Amino acid sequence: MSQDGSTPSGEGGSSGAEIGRTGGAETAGTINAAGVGGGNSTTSTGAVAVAEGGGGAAGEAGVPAGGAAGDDTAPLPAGGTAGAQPAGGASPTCAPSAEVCDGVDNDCNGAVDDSATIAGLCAQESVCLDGSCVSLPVDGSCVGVQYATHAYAYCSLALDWATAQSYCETLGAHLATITSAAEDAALKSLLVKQEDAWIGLDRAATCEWTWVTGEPVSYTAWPVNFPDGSCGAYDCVQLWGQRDAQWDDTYCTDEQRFLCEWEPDP
Ligand SMILES: [Ca+2]
Ligand SMILES: [Ca+2]
Ligand SMILES: [Ca+2]
Repeated sequence: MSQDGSTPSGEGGSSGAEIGRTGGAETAGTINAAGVGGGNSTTSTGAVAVAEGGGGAAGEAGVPAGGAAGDDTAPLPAGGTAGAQPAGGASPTCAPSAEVCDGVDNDCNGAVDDSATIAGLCAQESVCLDGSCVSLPVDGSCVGVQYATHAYAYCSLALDWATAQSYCETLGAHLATITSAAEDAALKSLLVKQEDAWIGLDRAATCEWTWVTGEPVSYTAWPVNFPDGSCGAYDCVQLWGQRDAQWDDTYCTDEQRFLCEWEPDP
């Protein structure tokens, strides 16, 4: 069920940028603490996110793309040192240092430019892409964040689903796809309280739920009795701000915030 569109509009307009950044910063700060512990408790799901960009990590560290062990340890530098070292073929010659956004696996955990915290490796209004911190457009009111090797932006523009997807595409991204519980938790933790946000799941074209990337819809986190709409009405999915950011099918024409995601280089 959808809320009406009045919630985001109160923070729209020129003040949106400031609100978005401020809210995101406060939230991200909170998440940092939670994110460390959360990351360690979500090893199996963390593997999914890294596997999506596994090519990047594999290319650097020599980990086979399908290597579950390497993927498991990759996003967990804090606790995964022992496991991570054997996974990377280059580990014996790797001198660990703090991970920074430079296209190199600085901490020798088998993943390039991975972050243990949702705040990521770059300043707030930027994301780590291809080894560089790239600034986000000011007009998008987007806060850049990161989960493992994936970069995201939480944008406070009020856009309908299709326009939000187009906006993400102009940044070289797409509406965020949630394919693991850990990714779900990371993104949910970003949301400003009470604010809805689009994710990249819809069924407008085929009546089948489809991620914008074509990733399998294998992980879902619908609350009980959801989706609650019929095809042709509630065809797009949001994280529902007033319901703890649970998945919610709603009208694609609602205008609200959204989450963009970049795929790491293969
Ligand atoms: Ca690393
Ligand atoms: Ca790095
Ligand atoms: Ca994703």
